[in-house]
Amino acid sequence: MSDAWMTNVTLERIAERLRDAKNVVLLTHEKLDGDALGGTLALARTLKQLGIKATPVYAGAWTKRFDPIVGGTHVIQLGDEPNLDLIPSNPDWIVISDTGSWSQLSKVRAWLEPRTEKTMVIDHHLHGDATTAAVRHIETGAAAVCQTIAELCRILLCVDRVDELPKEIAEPLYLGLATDTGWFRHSNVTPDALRLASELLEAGADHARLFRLTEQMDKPGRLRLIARALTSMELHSSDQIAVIALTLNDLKECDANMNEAGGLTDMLLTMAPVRVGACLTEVGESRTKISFRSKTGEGAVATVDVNQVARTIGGGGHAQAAGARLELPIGEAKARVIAALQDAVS
Ligand SMILES: [Mn+2]
Repeated sequence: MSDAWMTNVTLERIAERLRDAKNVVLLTHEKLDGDALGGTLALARTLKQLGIKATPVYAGAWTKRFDPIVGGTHVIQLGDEPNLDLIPSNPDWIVISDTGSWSQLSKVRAWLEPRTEKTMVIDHHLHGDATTAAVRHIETGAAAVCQTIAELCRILLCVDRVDELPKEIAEPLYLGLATDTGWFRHSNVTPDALRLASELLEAGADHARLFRLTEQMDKPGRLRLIARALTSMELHSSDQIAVIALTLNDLKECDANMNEAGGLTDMLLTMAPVRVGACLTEVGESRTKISFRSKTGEGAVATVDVNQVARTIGGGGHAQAAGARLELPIGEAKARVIAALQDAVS
């Protein structure tokens, strides 16, 4: 088994293997997002149409706003302290989508590790751990893993075009594509991504419903938290770097939870001089989560590669969206992050 993070199998071959399976377990990263949910749901529903039992298994806190998107599809929600006995013990194949990093699979690692020989990863991230899966299909040019999974669903169901997929499969795929592109605003929007979006809409995906269910369901605590985050804002390196930080106390006082502390970093990029933004969230006494976003450069101003920045502190992701965790109190973590970002913009 090669230890390089690269594709070693075609989607056609993945489809053949899945067609021969009776039981498949579908995993994805902890801290569920639209792409992770959409990809696993679309694949589960596709395999079900072929008479294959496919069970999405989600570890970590469940996001209630996703309930209407899951609908009647059978999924296993393991929660924050997972009982691994709930996972079907002897699947023919395990498919991990939207990650291949042990750090994002930590809660199921003990279950997965003895089974990596019958595990496939389908992903679009630049980095991952090849040891998570013997079979890997990685398209770093895909805007969302749902872009690759849409093609896999098309192959599995033997249809010529994605717009012939059933609505119940097209809709979660559209969710993944829309959310991973920031509703078609980020730099990963390509002609292929927009063509796919158009085909998924033709297939019946309901854009307005998905937008409402994912983007217009915040509680007031979330907006109070945004106000608190903005109050904490620091600018560095002639306003090229913006950093915000949220403590556990902020969450408590705003009556918000950890899930509601996500997705704040993009906001920092709305300031003209800012090239890169970071949001730090206190997870524990000496544990801090960091999310990075950077703006597309132009002319002499290069894009800050936040994947590289995150990797200097043990994290990773994409060039313009990455994350890390530091085993440090939030104050010390902030100093490290600012130093790393100052290096990157200088
Ligand atoms: Mn993704």
